[in-house]
Formats: sequence, C-alpha cells, structure tokens
Amino acid sequence: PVPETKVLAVASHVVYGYVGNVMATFCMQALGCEVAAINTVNFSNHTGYRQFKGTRTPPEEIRDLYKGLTNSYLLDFDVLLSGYIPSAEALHEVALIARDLKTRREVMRPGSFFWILDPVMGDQGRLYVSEELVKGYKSVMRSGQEGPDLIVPNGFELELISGVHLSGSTSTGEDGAELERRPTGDNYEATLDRVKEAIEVLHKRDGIRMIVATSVRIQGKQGVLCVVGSEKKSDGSSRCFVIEVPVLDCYFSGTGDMFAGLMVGRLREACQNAGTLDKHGWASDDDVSASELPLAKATVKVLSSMGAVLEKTMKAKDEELEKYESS
Ligand code: PLP
Ligand code: PXL
Repeated sequence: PVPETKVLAVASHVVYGYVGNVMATFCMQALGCEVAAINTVNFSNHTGYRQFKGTRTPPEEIRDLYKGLTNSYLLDFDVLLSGYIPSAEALHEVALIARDLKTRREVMRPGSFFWILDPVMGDQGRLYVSEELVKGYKSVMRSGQEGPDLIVPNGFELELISGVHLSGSTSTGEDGAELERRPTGDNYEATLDRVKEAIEVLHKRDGIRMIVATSVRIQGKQGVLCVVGSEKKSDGSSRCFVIEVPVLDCYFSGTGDMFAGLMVGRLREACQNAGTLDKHGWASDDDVSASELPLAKATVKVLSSMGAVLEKTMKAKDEELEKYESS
C-alpha cells in the first residue's frame, strides 16, 4: 500500500475533461494520497481544442496562495508535483515554493521532501508554451539541491531541456537553440542511444537525480512506445531501464498528467517497500540494479494502470463513435 502522503499539486484546472490537476489529483486520491491543489489556470477545456475560455492564475496569486498556506501552518507536504505552468513568471513562483518547502523539511530530515516536475511544454515537435518558459525550465533544471528530484518529460520535452537531438545525425545543440529551428514532424523517431545521451546530460550537467522519459518512439520499434528511466548514484554514474508499451491507435489527452499523478503514489510505495524512506528518503541504495530500483518498480505499476485505463478509454470512444454514426 501507498504510505501516508501529502502532496501539493501545482497544475492546470479544466472545467470539462481530465487533464492537468483534474487528472493528477484524481489519480493521487485514488491511490490514497492527500492532495492540496494550486491551479495555475482555470480553463473551460484543454488548449488542444479549437478554442477555450478562462484565465491564467497571475504569478502574484500563486505567491499569495502559498503565503496563505504558510500563515496557516499548512505546509506539511511530502511531495510537490508540478505540471502545466503558463508562464516563466509563474514557474519562478513555483520554484520559490519548491525551495521553501525543501528547506523547511530538509532541515528536519534530509531526503524527506520530493519534487516531481513535469516540464509541460509540448508534444511531438509542437511547442505550446512560450520560448521564455522553455528557458525558465532549463534554468530550473540547473538549480541543484533546490531543483526537482524527478522529472518526467516526454520525448520532445527531453530534447528541449537537454539540447540533445533524439533522432537524425545532427550534433548536440548545447543550448537547444538549434533544436527549436529543427523541423520536427509528427512522427520523428529517436534512437535509444540518443535518449540515453540526453538523460546523461540531465544527470551530469544539471544534476537531476531521477528521470523518466515517458514516451519516445524508437527507430525500428514499430507499434511500441519506450519509457526510459534512470537514476543517478552517489558517485555520479547512473542506472537506466527501458520499458516498452504498446501504442494504442487513439488520441489521448492528459496521459502525461496521469503518469505523473500515479508516479507520486507508486514511487512513495516503492521507496517504502525498499526501506529507503527511513534511511535516506526517496533515494535508492547505490548497489541496487536498474530493474530493482524503486523508480523502475513504480514505473512498471504506473504503466500497468495506464494501459488498463487507456484501453477502456479507447473502447468507450469507439462505442460512442459507433452510436453516433448509426443514429
Ligand atoms: N501514451 C502512452 C500509451 C503511455 O503509456 C504514456 C506514458 O507513459 C504516454 C502516452 C505519456 O505520454 P506524454 O508524456 O507524452 O503525455
Ligand atoms: O496535459 C497537458 C495539459 C495540461 N493543462 C492544460 C492543457 C494541457 C495540454 O493541452 O491544455 C490546460
């Protein structure tokens, strides 16, 4: 079972549908976590529709809400989960919240607070946030101890923050400038070596301890998505695992948010089972093999739940479509 876990979830709210905090909060609560949510936007629907209405939460309001929690002594969080953030200014506020929560907790018990960051920027070559925000994420990645403990980018986001091209033969663009000009298609395919290279950059250059690339299409691997995870050891080397999941012939929204939400509970559970929560918090023992990492065990469980949910979702959509077409 998932141990008692209190989460501050910072992501979007939508009136209709399941993306952002609506999805992540539901997943975490389903696993028994206690969730407090700061909504970074209040939209009618996700931005993939032709139109949406609503507002972005001003950065000052994010700061103010956190101030309110502080003043009421409501900061007993084990985890910060951050998802969709609409601007670089808002991201800055979230990074300040992370730093504050970390310093408060780590003084008492190092390793006991954990920040999972989903750098929501785009998908399949399409950027849906500003260039400023991309820069903001790159800088947050490099904030060391105060930065995120686990990041869960998709393939495109992994490229953006690492500056490593995942496909083709072009060389690494250190600051990613070259990348943004690259014509990325809908169906570009990565090589596993490049994915691992990108992950190494984030471990070594940026100091990120845990990374899971949530969905990459690998050249020559038809019909599957690869989920590639890695955790750094204390000597700087890393252990990497790859899990293949079948591609479903259906368009989903909020899959990244579901992954992140489920990961909060499952990683906490896996660390508890490994006995590391009491020893050094969410970190793994150095001598554990890749497939035995709490991060790997958690990922397997997350993907298993996702597979079941997505298959049901696809069936439901097909049935609805059939009803519609026959009426
Ligand atoms: N689609 C499937 C079938 C998955 O299993 C996953 C993640 O684990 C994703 C999509 C996640 O993709 P993204 O992070 O791009 O939303
Ligand atoms: O799932 C990412 C996401 C989160 N929140 C909002 C979105 C999207 C993707 O389109 O529009 C509001």
